[in-house]
Amino acid sequence: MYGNDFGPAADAPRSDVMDAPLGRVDARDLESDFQAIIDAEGRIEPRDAMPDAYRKSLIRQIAQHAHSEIIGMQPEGNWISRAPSLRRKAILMAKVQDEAGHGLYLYAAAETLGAERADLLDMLHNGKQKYSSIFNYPTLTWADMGAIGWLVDGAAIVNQVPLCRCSYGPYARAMVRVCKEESFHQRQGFEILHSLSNGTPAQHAMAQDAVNRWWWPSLMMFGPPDAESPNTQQSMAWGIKRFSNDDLRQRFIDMTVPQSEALGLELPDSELRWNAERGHYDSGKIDFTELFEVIKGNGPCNAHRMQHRRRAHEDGAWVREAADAFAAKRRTTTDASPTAA
Ligand code: BYC
Repeated sequence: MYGNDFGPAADAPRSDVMDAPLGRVDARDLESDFQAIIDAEGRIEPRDAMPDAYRKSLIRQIAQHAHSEIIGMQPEGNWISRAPSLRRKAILMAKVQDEAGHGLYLYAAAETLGAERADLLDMLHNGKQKYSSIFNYPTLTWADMGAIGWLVDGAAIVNQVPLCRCSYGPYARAMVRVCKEESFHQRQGFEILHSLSNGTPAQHAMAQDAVNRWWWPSLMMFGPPDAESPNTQQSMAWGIKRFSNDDLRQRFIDMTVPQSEALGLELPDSELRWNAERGHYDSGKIDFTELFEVIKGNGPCNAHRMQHRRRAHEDGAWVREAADAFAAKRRTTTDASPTAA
């Protein structure tokens, strides 16, 4: 396991310090070691001492993030069999598979904090942990695959690139790969919309309709406004979040408006205009009551998504049992092997 080495105390060999139960390392002020790493913009690693609240907050965020990745497979999985060509089908399958991989990296990162993956999934299934609001909207047409890639993955990139510099090492490292893949996803979404926008009038209208439906929910992905975000301040002080919800939302708007012009599609906000004084786009008011309703479970697809997820989990029980049996058998074989250490 990774850990930061502070050098041995004058009276203790290094191995004693690192291997001792926490209560016995009285020569060290573990809290101040933690703070020193945060202040120096270093990385906290699984073996390092950390405040319980830091550990809990990370498990909360990483688990929610992992749940979002696997629930996020559903709206797009819905279109694999209906993608308009073999090429589109292959690309979409690869993308949905990537989301499963992202879930895997993230559950593994949460496990380094002492969480059990099975417990996290139980908390998702019994509603004790959340997943992103965005996946509670339906995917009505093929153009939704474009809008999700362009807007949802675009928002995800803006939110997640700063997480590559998160103070917790395993989360930050997982995010590097996730962001590279999200970047591919965003481009495939842009390309779908570009083809539709430049196609027949009916295709253009379908692309515009998808953008109209996904724009506001994509802005809500960044979370409540800063004044109503209970976790942001502490999360930023710990170097988990690097920017506030509103700052990232603004960054996304600034990045997306010129892209919409390149696509020849309109964003459904009549108040969007460049503000030279601020150096940002001004935009219309977001209806955050919708976000809070969706988070509470009252979005258009919440019940369906959870029902599908629980069923998939139950149907997959035999795979988990087989994997456990295989691992147990392998352990026995390795233990019995004369070359085993
Ligand atoms: N949906 O104090 P706040 C993806 C919750 S994956 C639902 O601002 P925080 C993709 C929040 O959890 C997208 N809940 O919280 C995947 C908190 O509740 P708790 C997911 C939300 O943590 C597949 C409460 O509201 N991305 O893009 O400081 C295919 C107060 O909020 C939402 C991540 O998870 C929401 N939109 O900031 C394609 C990224 N917003 O926990 C794409 C990592 C807020 O106190 N996570 N809540 O009960 C983060 O960056 C942060 O956790 C958030 C929220 C910005 C989301």
